[in-house]
Amino acid sequence: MQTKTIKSGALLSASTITASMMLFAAPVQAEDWRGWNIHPPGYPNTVALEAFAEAIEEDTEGRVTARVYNNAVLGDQPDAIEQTRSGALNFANFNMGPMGPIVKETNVLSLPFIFDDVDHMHRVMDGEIGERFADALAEQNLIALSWFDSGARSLYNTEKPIKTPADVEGLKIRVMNNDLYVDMIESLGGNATPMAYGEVYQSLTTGVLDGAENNYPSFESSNHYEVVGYYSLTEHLIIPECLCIAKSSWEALSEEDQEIIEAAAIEASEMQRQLWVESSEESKQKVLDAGVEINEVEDKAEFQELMQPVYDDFIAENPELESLIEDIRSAS
Ligand code: GTR
Repeated sequence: MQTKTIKSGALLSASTITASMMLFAAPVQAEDWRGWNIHPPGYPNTVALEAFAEAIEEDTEGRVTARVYNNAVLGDQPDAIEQTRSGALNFANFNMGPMGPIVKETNVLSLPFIFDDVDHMHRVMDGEIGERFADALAEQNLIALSWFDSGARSLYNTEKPIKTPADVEGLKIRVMNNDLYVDMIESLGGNATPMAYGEVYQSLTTGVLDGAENNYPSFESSNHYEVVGYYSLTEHLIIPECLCIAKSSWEALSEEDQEIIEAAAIEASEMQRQLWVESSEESKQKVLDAGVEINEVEDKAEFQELMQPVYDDFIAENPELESLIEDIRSAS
C-alpha cells in the first residue's frame, strides 16, 4: 500500500513537471475580460465601452482581450455590482445611484440637487473629491478608472406635465435601487417603486407605474417615451457613473498593463462625454417628434425646499459625510 502511494505520488509529480514545462514553452495565456453594460448598442456609453475594449486588446498586444455584454444580459445593475466586486465580471460602467447601498459615501452623489449643473459635477469628480470616491469604491473591490456622464434626470409620467410638487401627488414613480430615492419621491408626495431598469417599460404599459425619471438618452433608448406623454425638466439628480474594474482583475495585471488600461479608460470617458452631449440633443428631438410634451419647471426652488428632510435624515444617519456634502457645495 505504502509503496503504491509513493509510486503514484512520484508519477504525479513527474507529470506535473512536464505540464509546467509545457506551460513555460507555450505563449502566455491572454486574460479574457467580460464587461457589463446596461445600455443598448449605439448608446454613448456602449460606444465608449466598446472602444475601451478594443483599445485595451490592441494596446496590451492581446495580453488582455475584452468583450462588452450590452442590455444588462449578465444581470441587473445591483447584481452586476456584486459580480464585479467578486471578480466574476471584470469591468463595467455603473451609475453611482445603485452603488449607494454598497459604498455609502457615493450616496452623497444621489442627494437631489447636490450639483448645480453638469460642469459642477465634472469639477468635483475630476478633482480631489473624485479621488475620495474612487478610494471608497476601491475599499469595496471596485477600481474606478474614469467617470462617465449621465446628464440630469427629470421626472416623466403618463398623466400630466409636472410643474409644481403638487403635480407629483399620488403618482407611482419608479426609482433606482436606493432608499434615498424613495425618500425623495415621498417628500414630493408621490409613491416610489424601486425596480430594475429592464422591467420599467412593461410596468408603464400595464399601469403598475405612472412614471419614472431619467435623462434624455435613457428615456429615449429604453423606449419609455413610446408610452409616456410628459417629460418635465425637474433635473433633480445629476449622477456620475464610473468605468470600474474588478479589483482582482486589476491586481492580476502587470504595472505596464495597468497604465495602458487606465489610459484607455480615460480616453473612453472623454469619448463618452462628447457623445453624451450630441446624443442628449438627438434623443430630445426624437421624443419631441414622437409627440412627447416637454415642459420647463419654472420654480425649481419649490422642489429643492422639499428635499430638506431628505438631507436632514441623511446627515442624521451619516454625520461623518456632512463635510463631504459641504466640500461639494463649495466647489460649485
Ligand atoms: C441610466 C443609467 C443606468 C441606469 C438607469 C436606471 O441613466 O445610465 O446605469 O442606472 O439610468 O434608471 O436604472
